[in-house]
Amino acid sequence: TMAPKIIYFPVRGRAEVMKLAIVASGDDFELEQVNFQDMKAHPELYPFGQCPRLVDGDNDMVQSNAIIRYLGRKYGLYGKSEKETIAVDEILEGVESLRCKYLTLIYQDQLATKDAYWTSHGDPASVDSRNGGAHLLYFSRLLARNKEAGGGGGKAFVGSGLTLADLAVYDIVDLHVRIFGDQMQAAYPDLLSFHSAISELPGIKDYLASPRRLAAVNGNNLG
Ligand code: 0HH
Repeated sequence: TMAPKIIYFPVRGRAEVMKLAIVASGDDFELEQVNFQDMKAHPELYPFGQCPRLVDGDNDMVQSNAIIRYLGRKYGLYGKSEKETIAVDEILEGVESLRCKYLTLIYQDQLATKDAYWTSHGDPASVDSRNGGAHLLYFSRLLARNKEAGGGGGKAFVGSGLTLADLAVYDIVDLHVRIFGDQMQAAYPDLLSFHSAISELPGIKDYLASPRRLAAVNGNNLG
C-alpha cells in the first residue's frame, strides 16, 4: 500500500503533528506541495479552500485536527478506552487554543508582542489571567496528574502509551521553546524533559535528524 500523502505548503505548520504520528508508527509519508490555484478551484478536494489535505488510499480529507484524529485511529494513538480518548481530545483542543494564540503572535503580531504573550499565556503566574491563562501551566499540570495516576512516568499525557496528545503537546512545546527557550527552561523543566523524551522515540528520532524535517517552521520565517 502507498504511504499517506500530505499536501501542504513547504513548512512544518499544521502538518507537523501528522508527520510525527506517521513516523512514530513506523510508517512513512509522502509530501506534495500544494498548488494554490488548485486549492481555490477545487472545492471538492479543498472544501474550506485551505490545506493541509491528506490522501490515504480511499480516504481524502482536510482540516488538520480531523486528519490528526484519522491518523490516531489508524495507528492506535487515540487512547485505549473511552476515558482515554476523551482525555486525548481535551488535550488536542487545548493545544489548538494555544496554537491559535501562537499563530496570532507569528502572523499578525510578527513577534512584536512577544513579552505580553509570555505574560498572558506562558508565565505560570498568569494562571488567573482572563486573557486565556497560562496554557503551558495547564499542560504541565496534566502531565503531573497522569504521572500521579501511575501513567507514563512524565512521558505520556494520557495512560501509559504514546497518543496524539503527546505528539500535539510535543509540537506546541517545540514551537514555544524556539521563542521562549530560557523562560520555558526555568518555568517548565517537566515539559522540557517530556519534549526530549518524545524526540528520542523510535521513528521520531530519525525523522527529526533527517532532511525530511523541513527547516521552515511557519510561513513568516519567524520563531
Ligand atoms: N482549520 C484549518 C486546519 O486546521 C486551518 C488551515 C489553514 O489555516 O486545517 N491553512 C492555511 C495554511 S496553514 C491555508 O491553506 C499556514 C501555512 C502558511 C505557509 C505559507 C508558506 C508559504 C511558503 C512558501 N491558507 C491559505 C488560504 O487560506 O487561502
